Amino acid sequence: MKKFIAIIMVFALLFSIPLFAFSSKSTSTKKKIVLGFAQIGAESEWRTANTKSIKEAAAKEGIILKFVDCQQKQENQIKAIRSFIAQRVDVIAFSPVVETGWDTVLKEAKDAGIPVILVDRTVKVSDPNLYVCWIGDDFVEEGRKAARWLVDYMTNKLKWKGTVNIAELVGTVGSAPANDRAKGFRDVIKKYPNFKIIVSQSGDFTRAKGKEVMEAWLKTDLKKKINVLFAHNDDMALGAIQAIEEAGLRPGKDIIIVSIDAVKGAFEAMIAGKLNCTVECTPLLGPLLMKTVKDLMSGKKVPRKICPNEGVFPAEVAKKVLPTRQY
Ligand code: GYE
Repeated sequence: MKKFIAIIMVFALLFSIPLFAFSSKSTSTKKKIVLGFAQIGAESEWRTANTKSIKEAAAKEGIILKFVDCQQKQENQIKAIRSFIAQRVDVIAFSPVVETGWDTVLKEAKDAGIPVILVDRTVKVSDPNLYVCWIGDDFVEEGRKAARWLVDYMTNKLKWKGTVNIAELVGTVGSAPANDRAKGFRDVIKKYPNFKIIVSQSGDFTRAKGKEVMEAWLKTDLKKKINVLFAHNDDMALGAIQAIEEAGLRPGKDIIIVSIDAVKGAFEAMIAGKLNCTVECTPLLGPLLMKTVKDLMSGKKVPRKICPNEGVFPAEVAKKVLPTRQY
């Protein structure tokens, strides 16, 4: 009997080793999630930080990221999404350069059974079920915050009397942040009749374009009129600052400047006294995106809208806050 038990034990051992080896192998080769991401481009400091956040978070979470830089062109984003569908990725995420024109390609993704997450910017589509959710910042509120800071600064700090003539550098035409920031800003200043937008033009969210547009304005009689610049992002404000200096004016003094994003470059300009305020818009959306992707893949219900909290940083706090900034 003892001998019989011993033989059984030997057999059990012999079989259990390969069994164990197999089971541990099966967990290590567990299929990784594949995420396709169609990024807008590399138009600003904000975008660079956003791309870095997405790449780092994917690596950290063990998600295979297929990343395409679409050079600020909608047609390139549509092409990238179609190639993700052809490759049968698990999830598609993208930051839509403009709001409209996505119905067809999103329908193709839906028909292929691939969920789509919007990151950063939003879309206007006929059927809201063409995407699962949107992870991004509240652009309307950012515009309101910029305007509230401005009204307070001009009225209470500078004790400004008379009209405040505002020049507006608009982001990419047709993009959600350009549309929404313009709206939020106007929502607030319309209550103060002495605040007037006297000129408004797109600088496409880039430093070079921001400079070019401001240069052109300052060659006209606007040079004597503009009291304030509201730029839809920091990069355009930083470009405009160069143009203002080259035209012999003092940015931050002769022209009061408020912009949006709160990138490090804006803090440096505030410390140098050339920018007066920046409103935060966080690009660090990578961890939220990866969490949402994982939740989706494990069948959890994800919230339709995910918005991080954001601050306002006037020049007075720039020196203290800069060392704590992550982008
Ligand atoms: O403000 C700007 C970038 O979509 C919120 O895009 C983003 C904007 C950001 O180019 O700097």
